[in-house]
Amino acid sequence: MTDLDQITPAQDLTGIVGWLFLYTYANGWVYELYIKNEHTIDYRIHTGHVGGRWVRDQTVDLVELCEGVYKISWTEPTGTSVVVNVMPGLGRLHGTIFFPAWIAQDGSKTVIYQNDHLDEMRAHRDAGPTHPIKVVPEFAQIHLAENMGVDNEDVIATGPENLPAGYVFRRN
Ligand code: FER
Repeated sequence: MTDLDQITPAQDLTGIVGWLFLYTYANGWVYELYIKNEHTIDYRIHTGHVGGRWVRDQTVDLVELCEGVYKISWTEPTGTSVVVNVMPGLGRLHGTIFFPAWIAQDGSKTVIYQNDHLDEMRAHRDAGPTHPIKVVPEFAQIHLAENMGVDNEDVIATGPENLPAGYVFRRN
């Protein structure tokens, strides 16, 4: 009989927790993700369908699939769902975004500092329309990876519009 305790592999999240990633998707969209702790992310969206949007303290599910390969899954108050697979050692990531129809049609209402508009986002989510959901699956190249430590509130602390010119082109 299957031993249910053996199904989930041992988890070591030290290779991703505390790290900041700046990356460009194959469709040209530039995103920035800080893994604040084992269950929380902060992020900025620099360019793309909802460029200008930024969020702190989004709760996520984070797991290690196999050594050095991580998967992050969550649902936003807007109704957008996201799954991101991160391979820091390869400088590669794959993200799948599931946009509800109301955002796929016009993302501008979500281009804000979301933390100041949480109830408003939930109201838009509930007003919909939700369907058809637009699935956007893309690989990305991680061009900057930096260990910023855990629970660092200074990493994602201002909107994308306030960053120095050329910030999105940073690489290491
Ligand atoms: C990502 C893809 C999508 C990501 C965040 C999102 C920070 C969020 C999308 C949204 O809420 O509009 O790689 O990483």
